[in-house]
Amino acid sequence: MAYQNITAATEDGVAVVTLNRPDVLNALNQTTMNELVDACEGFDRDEAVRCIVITGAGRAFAAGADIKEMAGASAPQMLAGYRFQQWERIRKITTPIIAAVNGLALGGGCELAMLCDIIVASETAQFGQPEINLGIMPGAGGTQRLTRAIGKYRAMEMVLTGRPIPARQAEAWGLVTKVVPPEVVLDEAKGMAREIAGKAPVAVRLAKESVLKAFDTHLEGGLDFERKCFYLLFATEDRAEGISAFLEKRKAIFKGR
Ligand code: DAK
Repeated sequence: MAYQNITAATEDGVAVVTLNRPDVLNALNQTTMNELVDACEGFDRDEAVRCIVITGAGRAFAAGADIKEMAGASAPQMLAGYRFQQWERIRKITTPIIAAVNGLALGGGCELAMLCDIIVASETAQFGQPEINLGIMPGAGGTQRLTRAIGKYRAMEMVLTGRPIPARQAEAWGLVTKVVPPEVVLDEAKGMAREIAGKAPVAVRLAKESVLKAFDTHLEGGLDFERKCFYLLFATEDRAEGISAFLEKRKAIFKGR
């Protein structure tokens, strides 16, 4: 599929998807979201792709959902969900996703970053949930994932004042994995992605699923799920290869089987 609002490329088992509407700070309109989902789902089905990086062109990662597009929407249209189903589909991607947040990550942009599994941010990036300034509130995880990441009191401040926070603050609050100079943010994310791409693919997918399980289950259920995944990995050839490689003091060659 030829894309209008994103670019997508793969190299060394890593796919890079770039939101590419810099004139409007990569505002996430329907077409952009459809294309993002299409690309991510395609990469998720592609066994050669072991990690996905999402970034933005220009000075923003994404400044949120496209306000102009939302302007004409009615409550029943919003409730019907046709505009927003794509967000759930990104949540279901099993390949690890790294957000390389090059600049502004506001509203849906911050929520998109939080949908990713790892967030690498530029020193110049800013994170915020400014929906309150539009008379609305976050609708794609900004009250839930943000609260789980940084706690009630900080999330309340961000959601109720709408004020963005700089990357270093986000790092101190546990919202981002790592902050790096702007010129290396994509390389850093790609390097991390390549590292993950070199691991045993089935173990990576089950480990991602297991960590995410911690968000929607109680401890006993989560531990139970983790144990089942752990046992399952003993049925893979990669487990035998990984352990043999360690014992033979050589680099493991994983095949995803
Ligand atoms: N939508 C559409 N256009 C946007 C935009 C956005 N979110 N953000 C910026 N732009 C456009 C501006 O209109 C301007 O376009 P022109 O006027 O040149 O045509 C261009 O990008 C450059 O922006 P500025 O001229 O405003 O640049 P400044 O540096 O002066 O200001 C800014 C940068 C980021 C502070 C400002 O642009 C701004 O406040 N933008 C709006 C940020 C915002 O409020 N974001 C939250 C939107 S609401 C859901 C899923 C998602 C959502 C909800 C539910 N479900 C699954 C249910 C998400 C909602 C949102 O994100």
